[in-house]
Amino acid sequence: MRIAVLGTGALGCVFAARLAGQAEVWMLGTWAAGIAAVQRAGIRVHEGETVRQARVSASTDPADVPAADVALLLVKSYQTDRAAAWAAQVLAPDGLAVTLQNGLDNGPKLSAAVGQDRAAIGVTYIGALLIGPGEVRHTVDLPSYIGVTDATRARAQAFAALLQAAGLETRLTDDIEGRLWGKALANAVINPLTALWRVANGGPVETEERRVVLRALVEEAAAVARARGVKLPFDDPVAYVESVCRATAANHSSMYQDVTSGRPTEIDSINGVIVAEGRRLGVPTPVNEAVWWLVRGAVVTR
Ligand code: KPL
Repeated sequence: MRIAVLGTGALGCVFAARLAGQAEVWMLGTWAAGIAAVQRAGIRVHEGETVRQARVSASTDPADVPAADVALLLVKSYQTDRAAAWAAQVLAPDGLAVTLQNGLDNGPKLSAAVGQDRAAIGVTYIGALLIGPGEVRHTVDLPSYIGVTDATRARAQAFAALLQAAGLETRLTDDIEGRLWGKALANAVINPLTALWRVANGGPVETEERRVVLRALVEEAAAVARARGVKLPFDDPVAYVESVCRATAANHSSMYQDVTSGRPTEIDSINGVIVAEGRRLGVPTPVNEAVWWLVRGAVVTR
């Protein structure tokens, strides 16, 4: 199988390095230093005390990539339009494009670019920290989920089997909408609060003052999900988000890493979508809206 991993950030490096033992892997991205480092020395993934090194092909030009069976999108959500266009360019006619990105608005963009029967939406709870170009620390090892339809099931199964063989736990689901909103609830709390308060993922559950904000964000977002008809894969949204804080306590969220490095964030695709959906459905989301603006104001990108 040939896999094109779109994205040279922390998660792109973890997935590409693991998959390299199971398939022909190409990394594609716009970060020239990241691609150059991978071409020169491969990918280096720190896992506990050990370092996994993997050789993969890498390019900044999709025209270099031979037809891929799977295009795996792991770019930031504000880069999805370009990555989806690249996926359409590199994907074989019977290939499958899979998004495991953060955010609630990637799936429709991917389907529009590659066609609904060649697109699969997924979520991952894997966490990683970018150390430098081509070098990362794999910090959280939790499952990924890939949504299937009758049209995509066989190809998604084959890809999930490859991820499993690579040691990355992957489950298929017929209800990806529930998983997607479930993960978004965690992201809508952990990502902005850790970025604004400059704490690790365990920080938002450390004091009652912080838990008040956590609960307000979760309850608003869960109300929006319910109004949309989403069946969340847990009964108690607050307990669930608190459990993700604890399970990933030492990790620094992707938004913390973005804000502290002065990079743009994924806030529009997380809290921004929750606010927009709340408006559409008549569900008030004042705390999500405040946090959305606070994070937007935290990084000056132009
Ligand atoms: O998805 C994440 C992120 O950092 O973006 C979590 C689940 C919060 C893990 O850090």
